[in-house]
Parts: sequence; C-alpha cells; structure tokens
Amino acid sequence: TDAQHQQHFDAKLAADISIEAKDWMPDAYRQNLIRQIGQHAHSEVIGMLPEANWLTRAPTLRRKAVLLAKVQDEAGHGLYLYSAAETLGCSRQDIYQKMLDGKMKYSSIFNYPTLNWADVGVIGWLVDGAAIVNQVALCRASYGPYARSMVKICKEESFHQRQGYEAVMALAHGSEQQKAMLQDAINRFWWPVLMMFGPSDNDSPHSAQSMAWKIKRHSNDELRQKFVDNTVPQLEALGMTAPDADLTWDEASGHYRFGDIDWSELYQVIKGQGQCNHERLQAKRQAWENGAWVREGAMAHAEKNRTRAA
Ligand code: FAQ
Repeated sequence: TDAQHQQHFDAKLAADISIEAKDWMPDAYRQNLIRQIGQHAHSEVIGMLPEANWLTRAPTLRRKAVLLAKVQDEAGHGLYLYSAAETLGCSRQDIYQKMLDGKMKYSSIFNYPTLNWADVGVIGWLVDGAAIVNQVALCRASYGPYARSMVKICKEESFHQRQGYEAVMALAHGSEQQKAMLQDAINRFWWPVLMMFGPSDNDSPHSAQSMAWKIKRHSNDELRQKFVDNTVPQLEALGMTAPDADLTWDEASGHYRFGDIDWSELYQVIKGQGQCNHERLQAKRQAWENGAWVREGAMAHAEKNRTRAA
C-alpha cells in the first residue's frame, strides 16, 4: 500500500540510504527533483554562453584552449543532469522546451554580460567557486543519480575554479590597467554571485521540504556564508576588494559579516528582466532551430534502418 511505501521511503531517508530511480517515491519528491535538476541542467547549458562570448578573443592560444575545454565541460554537465532528470520520468525535450519558452528557470548569474576578458577569469573563480560550494553539498543529496552526477561535476568544477583563479592572478600581477579591469569585473559580479545561492532562508519556499527530504543538506544562507568565508582571503591575496563597505571579519563567530543583498535585483532577473535574459534565450532558440536538420537527418536514418531490418 501507499502507506507502506511511504514508511519504507522515510526509513531509507532516515538511514541515509539513497533513493534510486526504480524505487517508490512520493510524487511531490519526484516533481521537486525534476524542477531542481532540470533548472540545474538548463543553467549548465545557458552558462556556456557568457564565456563562449570570449572564445574568439582569448588573449593567447593557451587561454583559448583552456577556455574551450571548460565551456565544453559545461555542456557535458548539462548532459549528465538531463539524464539524471530523465530517470525521474520526464522527457528531456519537454523540459528543454519549457526552458526555451521561459517556463522553467536557470541560474540568474548567466543573465549578466561579459564585458571584458577579466570577466571570464572572474566567472571561473567566483561563479564556479560558488557552484562548487553548492554542489559539494549536493553530492550527498538523497536521490542517487543526482548525487552521483554531482561527484563527477565537482571534480571538473574544481579545475574550472582553479583556471579562473590562475587567470585573475595573472591580471592581479599585471599592469595598472589590468588590475583596474579585474577590480571592475569583481565589482560587477560580486553581488550577483552571492545571489546564486537563492533567496534568504526566510523567503525560500522550497527549502524546508527539500531539507526534510535531504535533497538540500544546507540552507541557502549557510552556503552563501561558506562561500564568503572561502573567498575573502582569496580576494585579499589578489590585492582586490569586494564592493561591500560592510564586509568585516567577525572574530567572535569566526565568519565574515557582509552587507545587505538587494533582493529586488534577484527577483527582477528571475522574472526575466535581467540585462541578458532575452539575448540568452534568443541564442538558445536560434541554436535549436538551426539544429533542426540534424534532428531530421537522425530520425530519417533511424527510420531507414528500421525499414531495412523489417
Ligand atoms: N537563479 O525556494 P528556493 C552552474 C528560484 S552553477 C534563478 O530557495 P530551491 C555551473 C528557485 O528555483 C548554477 N532562480 O529554491 C556553471 C525557485 O523557483 P521555482 C546552477 C533561482 O530550489 C558555472 C525560487 O527561486 N546551479 O551552472 C535562484 O530550494 C559557470 C525559490 O527559491 C544549480 O542550479 C537563482 N539564483 O533553492 C556553469 C544548483 N535562486 O522553481 C557554466 C542546484 C532561487 O519555485 C559556467 N540548485 N531561484 O520556480 C539548487 O541548489 C537550488 O535549486 C537553489 C535554489 C539553491 C539554486
């Protein structure tokens, strides 16, 4: 019966035994995972665009090769995550179409423009840095296929974060102009990166249930704090600053205290009114249309093989 199934499911969660694709699970748990994993997958593929913008203008061949590898990794992450979502019974094409139609979200951070080369380094360092803090926690998510995809993704994100830090280090040790370019990129990305962790705990509608289901292991605010604590020493090592007059070390708590986040900005961007929302979706719709002949060709080939076999 459903009550027995529920009991079995609850016992597994309590014992930290992962839930697998063929196991019984409450429908709300399944739907919540499709929502989160789907949004996560969309973020990976939309997230290719801001950095891809600089592939043709990377300053050296070495930088170009590294960036190309990094952007390709993001496509791979999207593919693992779409596969993880499919194990829950949704179709990849359906959730992809929802993203193209603006009915499913992707991370707010990818709606900001990349104006100069320093932005590429800062994305690797701060955006991938934030992604790791969030995703290391998700390696212990209760749904097995999601948790396992995170393990591999985190290894790659850690290379991404280091390549970003190495790129910003070069700028930090460069000319006055390069230092100014880096500081400008940090100033523009700092607050949007803090918003990646989602609304504050009091305003996060999904958190309580996702924590109870052990999908989320830490709250949005806990992870945001962890990111700030990790990152401020790195900022200092670079000789750079954050655009936050209230950022201070609090000896008593052992944490950095930071200023108030402008939540209205996050909500604007999530609603579709960020600087690049339109451009990002337009690029993905265009790519989908331009790829129609590939899909048609693959279908025709499959059909031909079927007829031959018959
Ligand atoms: N942007 O109740 P909560 C990457 C939405 S890293 C847009 O707190 P939840 C790597 C939220 O979906 C980026 N929407 O929700 C990379 C919900 O909307 P809904 C991707 C946001 O799920 C680097 C509503 O607000 N990482 O891609 C944002 O419990 C470089 C209420 O929020 C992940 O997706 C936001 N920032 O917590 C790639 C990690 N924040 O569905 C390329 C997995 C919140 O009700 C280049 N996801 N919303 O319509 C998560 O950990 C969680 O989903 C959170 C949000 C923490 C993002």
